[in-house]
Amino acid sequence: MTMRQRRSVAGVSLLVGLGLVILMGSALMGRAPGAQGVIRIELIAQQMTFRQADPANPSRWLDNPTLRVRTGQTIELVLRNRDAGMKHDLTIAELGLKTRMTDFGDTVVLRFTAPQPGTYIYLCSIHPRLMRGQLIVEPPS
Ligand SMILES: [Cu+2]
Repeated sequence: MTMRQRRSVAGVSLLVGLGLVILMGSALMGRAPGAQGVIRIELIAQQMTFRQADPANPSRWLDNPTLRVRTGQTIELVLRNRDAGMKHDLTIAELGLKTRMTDFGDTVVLRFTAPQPGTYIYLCSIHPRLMRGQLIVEPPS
């Protein structure tokens, strides 16, 4: 290998190295906003009820659970319709949020940024008395 070739090999390694550092850096930066995290909450529609696996004890189910989030968090509310023959949706009217109507087997996601602190009602628009719960938004930590 000539001196010139060696220098060019060294140059390429330096560039590759720099590239890696930049890539890793941007991956870390990219994760920074996500460090607050997307809060994913899974609800199952079953027997005309919203049900959630108890975060403290996943073998237990909570019916029409009270959901707690913080202002500014990105929320993904997942609804899985496991109610044979029944249609359901997930609506938070005060926030202008509504999934499409689901059939048995469907999964839909309501993605939004948690609004100012307060208590909001989530419900199924066709079974609003049976399928409803509270979304409590607390101030940012
Ligand atoms: Cu319903």
